[in-house]
Amino acid sequence: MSGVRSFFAGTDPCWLTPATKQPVLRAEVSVDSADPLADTVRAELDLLRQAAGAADAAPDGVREILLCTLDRLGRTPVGRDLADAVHAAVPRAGLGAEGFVVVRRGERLVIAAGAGRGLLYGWYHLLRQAAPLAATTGADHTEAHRPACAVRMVNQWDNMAVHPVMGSVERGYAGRSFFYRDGRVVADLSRVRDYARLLASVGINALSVNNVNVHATETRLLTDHLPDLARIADVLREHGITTYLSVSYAAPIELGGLDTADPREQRVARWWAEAVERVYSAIPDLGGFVVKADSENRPGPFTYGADHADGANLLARALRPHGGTVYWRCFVYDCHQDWRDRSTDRARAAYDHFVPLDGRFDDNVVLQVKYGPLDFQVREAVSPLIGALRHTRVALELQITQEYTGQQRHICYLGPLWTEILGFDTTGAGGPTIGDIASGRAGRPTGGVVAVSNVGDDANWTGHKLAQANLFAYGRLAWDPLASPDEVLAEWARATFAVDAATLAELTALMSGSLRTYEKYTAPLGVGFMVTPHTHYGPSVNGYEYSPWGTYHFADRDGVGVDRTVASGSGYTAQYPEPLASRYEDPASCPDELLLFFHHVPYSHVLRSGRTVIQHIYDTHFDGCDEVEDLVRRWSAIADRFDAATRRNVDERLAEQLRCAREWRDQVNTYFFRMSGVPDAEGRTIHR
Ligand code: GCV
Repeated sequence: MSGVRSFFAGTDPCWLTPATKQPVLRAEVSVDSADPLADTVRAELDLLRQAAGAADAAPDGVREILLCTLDRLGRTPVGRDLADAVHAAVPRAGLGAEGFVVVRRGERLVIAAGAGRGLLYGWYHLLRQAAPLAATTGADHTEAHRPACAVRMVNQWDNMAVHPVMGSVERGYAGRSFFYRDGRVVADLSRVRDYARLLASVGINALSVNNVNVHATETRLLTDHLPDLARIADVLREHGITTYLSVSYAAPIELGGLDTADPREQRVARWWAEAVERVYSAIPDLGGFVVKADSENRPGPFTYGADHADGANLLARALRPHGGTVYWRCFVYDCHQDWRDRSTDRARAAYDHFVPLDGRFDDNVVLQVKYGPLDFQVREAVSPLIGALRHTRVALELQITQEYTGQQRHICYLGPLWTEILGFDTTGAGGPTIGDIASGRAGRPTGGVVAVSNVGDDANWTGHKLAQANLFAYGRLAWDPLASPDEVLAEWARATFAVDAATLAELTALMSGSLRTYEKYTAPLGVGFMVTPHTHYGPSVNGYEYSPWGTYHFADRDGVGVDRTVASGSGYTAQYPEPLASRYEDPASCPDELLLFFHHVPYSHVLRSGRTVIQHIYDTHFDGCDEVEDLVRRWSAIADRFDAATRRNVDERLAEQLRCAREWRDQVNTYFFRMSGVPDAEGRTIHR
């Protein structure tokens, strides 16, 4: 475990800063040495002891901390009363393998859990909550926590070999991969170890380690690179993180020399069984595979006239003897669509492919579904597929990396978006919510929640220092989908920056609304895209309009938006149950912010706000830009209270955000003015 003691050598410790260390005199851990996380918990306490000199100065804090598994509580000198209080704090449903309780009596504090993993999560909870707990000095304090979602996964989109178009990390905006270099796993995994600690500190318990677009080099992770994969898994395991691997559906052809990957062929099943056997002999606790099949030119079962239940079950059956699971992505649509073909609607695709297969998937298949039917837009409808699958395990897929939300050059705190998605009522009439489904509260089979990572080898991990908040918030909301995104943001800020409370309040205030600011200056009313093709950064109103990708806005001189109604459009609204289907079908009841996602309306259509669509477009684009100017002003007023690296980083990124927001405003406003001929009611500058 020597590596554990060198955490964050030379890298930004993010929210695990020494400033968050709890002031203590004594800290002890009591956990069975056979527990896989025993050494990690002990190493964490060593870090605290190293920092204790400075912390001793705080007289009123906790002075003694004990981390202890419940079965060992009686064998520690904790005292009968405190031990009784700990047992009483355990909820009736128990703590499971990951839950923990925190019980404080005056200067003594106990974190107790069923196993080392719970102790680790309890410990990180304490680090994050140091300030609030210190504020309860002298008072009795009891809390119990258990994660809502059993699987809280992050997907790396890292390539082993730098891809000619997508680079080292697909949709990565924070430098290169720190897992791979020059087609190999890096020799020194200390940065991976730091990352594992960051992930564990917010409760992430699963990581897939390579891009879902599995190219030639990465396909060989299953064979030539297995020992290196095992080294990664060793590091992740120390932090309670299960390793998953993205695999190519065509691996039997690419690696095995077969002439087919037909899921119904015995020799294909045999090849997978043998391949999986080899992988598990290297990594006995591998979580399983993540698969992108028949999606954006990746191979899949369609080639053989088979369906996705055949394909997913093929892999699931190979994984079953080893306890593995296949996360099978539902991002399946026609990316070679003819824009002239108005009968095809990309938004329909995932539901149309997967709902008819519900009930045919093995129970170690999880269908991984993006939150929206298009692609991680700042505003789109919530996917109807998640609610519709009753007999199949489902995982919600989110995107932490800011592909469509400013690419870590814009401040865009995503917590409020995820809260909205998790809270979305899939029936419109009393649930279940997406969060209920992801957490299993809906009583349906579940696969938890997954999100695409936003880190790279930039010194601050995320390119934009403030984008660290998104990684933090994902973990916190996966643990507790009902947590308030503003409170999570405040928790992140407090743990990250050693600045006074007023500065923290101002920072979180300016970040908290940044998602809606971004929405205002980009594509209007849920219509989506309008981004520069391929890079997906900056405006290009017609960039995808005549392309094969299926993401159109259909603006003409009279109106804009995509008709997805049953009455006159693609019929997508019927994929929702009632009363949601009718609510979306009728422009009068469709929520304004999704109007152009569901309807093609005239520019003169009057929104609930009383404004016309065209005036709304102008207003939001002027407002959005003004809000970015305001962000710049507000940040400038507090910038000098932050460390130099943060100051420089945020200054530089905000300047770019403002430039880009102006470009969005002017291109979108000019485009719609030229299309509609309707002037801005307030006579502001619209370039002609
Ligand atoms: C990994 C979008 C992105 C792709 C990504 C894909 C996916 O289309 O632009 O880079 O590929 O989603 O989620 O598979």
